[in-house]
Order: sequence, then structure tokens, then C-alpha cells
Amino acid sequence: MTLKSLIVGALFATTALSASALSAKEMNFAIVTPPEGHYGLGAKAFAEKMNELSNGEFTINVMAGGSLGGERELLEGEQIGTIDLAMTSTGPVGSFVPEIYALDFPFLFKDYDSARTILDGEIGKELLVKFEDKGIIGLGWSENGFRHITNSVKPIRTPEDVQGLKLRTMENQVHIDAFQELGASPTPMSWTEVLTSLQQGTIDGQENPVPIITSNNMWDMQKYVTLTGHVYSPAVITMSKIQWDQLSDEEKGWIEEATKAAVSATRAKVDEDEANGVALMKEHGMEVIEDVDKQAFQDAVQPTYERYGAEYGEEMIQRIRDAQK
Ligand code: EAX
Repeated sequence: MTLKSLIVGALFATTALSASALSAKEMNFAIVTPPEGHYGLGAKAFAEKMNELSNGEFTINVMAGGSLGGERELLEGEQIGTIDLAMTSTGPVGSFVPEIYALDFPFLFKDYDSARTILDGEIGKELLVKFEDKGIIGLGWSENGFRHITNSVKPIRTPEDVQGLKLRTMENQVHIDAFQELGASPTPMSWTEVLTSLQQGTIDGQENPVPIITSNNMWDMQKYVTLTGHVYSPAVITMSKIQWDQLSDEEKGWIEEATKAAVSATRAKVDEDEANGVALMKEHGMEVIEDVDKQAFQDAVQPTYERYGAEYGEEMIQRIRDAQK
């Protein structure tokens, strides 16, 4: 190779490098909830932190309200690289990463502090690693919240009151089974169909945490809410492995820092919604049933543990229980 061609090659490489180093990187961050809700504020914090750490090189576009699809489609999109980042509940995750079903059992987590401590610790880290061989990077555990039942038919005070109600559940086998145990007619569907289905009356009710109920003004379509707190619903921040593998180590570090910022922002909003949400529901005319016999509901869904515990991680479930003693 002549000196001239060496110099030309070096110049080209430098130009190409500087061009790629300067080329702004744009990624989408998909959520199914409103932009100003708990996931939206987390995604916004992620975008701001990425922009700050990369000196403006990274632009993260938050795509809210299910604009890029339901939660199952977002995870499928990450597997093929059309979705870069997402924050979803664990609803459909178990069908991609079965080990995650262990988190979805009713009455497993005692309270928010226990759930956050466990998910931020060894157990949470062990479960995040399970995503990678499915083409998804588990970046961090965020939060949806403790789920409650809403409906438009009657006040639910006991498990018997649930019988016969058409209640939407997430596309989650453990939840479907638990509501079958309660005698409901569980109707699994993507979140993106729920509000319309409630407005049209094709379902009687659904179950979701306070932040979802308030950020979607569910008082417009649901008269009753029963504070069962029947399951803690984690959220998870994920990234397409296709995109992740193209990042430098420094850029991966930025993603990890941005994830921490997102988790803090989402959890802060959940705390705020938990503090104000019930009053807001009452202000908007919902009848809030607060004196719930949780033990009765817990006893009623016990067969779900017997039926699915072995299949979906008895050992992990026991570890989570032991970690809360
Ligand atoms: O992740 O599907 C659900 O009910 C979820 O709680 C909601 O989409 C937020």
C-alpha cells in the first residue's frame, strides 16, 4: 500500500468516525399510558438524562398512549428491532420470559417498600438477566402499583360479589386463573382496548393500580372501585437487544444511568398518586370501597398458587416470601 493511499485511507476513516460520532442517535421509548402519568414521567426522565449525559447526541422520543401498540406488541417489536425502548407492566412478559410469572401471583408482595427492595436486590437482578436470550435487555424494574378492581355494575365487597362479572384482565395466565377462581368471567385483552370496551359496556370492569385509574379518568366509565390491592404489578424498562448491542460501553453506561432516573421518577409519581388518588376518585363521583376483607380474597385465590406455583417458580415465590419475613 503506497504512502498516499495510507494517508487517504486514514483521512477517510477519521471523517467517517467523526461523522458517526457526531451523528445524532434517535430512539423511540414506547408506553401504553398517558404522557403525564407514572410511566410517562419515567420515560421523560429517561429522555432528559440520556440527552444530558450524551451532550445532546441521543434524542429519546417518548411514544405514549399505546401509539406504537399494546404491551405485548412492544416486546415483540423490541425482539425485531422496531421498538428501541419500552416501559411495560409484567402483564404479557411471562409469555416471553416465563420466570417473570413468579412476580404476578396475588398477595405475594406485602407493600411497596418490600416490592421495591426485592426488585432492586439480587432477586430482581436475577430476573432481569433472563430477558436477554429472548432478544430483550431487561434494564431495570420500574413500577405500576397494587391493583384494585373497578366495575360499573355494583359495589364489590366480598369475593362472592365478583361472581359473574365480565372483568378484563391482562394477557397473563396467573391473573386469568385467579379471577376464574373468584368466579368472574376473566376477559384478557391488551390495555389499548380496555377504555373503549368499558365505554361500550362489552366488559363490566377491570383491575389496575391507582395511577392507571386516575391518569385515564376511569371515573368516566366506572362507578365502583374496590381497594383489593390483590396483586403488586411491577413495571419493567426494556430495550431491544439489536439496539443495545450497537452501543459502546460508555453509551450503555448512559442507558443504565437513565434507567435509574426513570425508575425514581415513576416511583415518585406512584407515591404521589397513592397519596391523592382515592380522594380524586371520590371527587369525581366514584364509590370507593375501602374496607375490604383482603384475607377472604387471598383465601379465594389460593388454588392459583397450587395450580401454577410449581410451573412458574415455587422456589422463587418462596424466596420472595422469605425476603419479607
Ligand atoms: O402497564 O394492561 C394493564 O392493565 C397494565 O396495567 C397497563 O397497561 C399499564
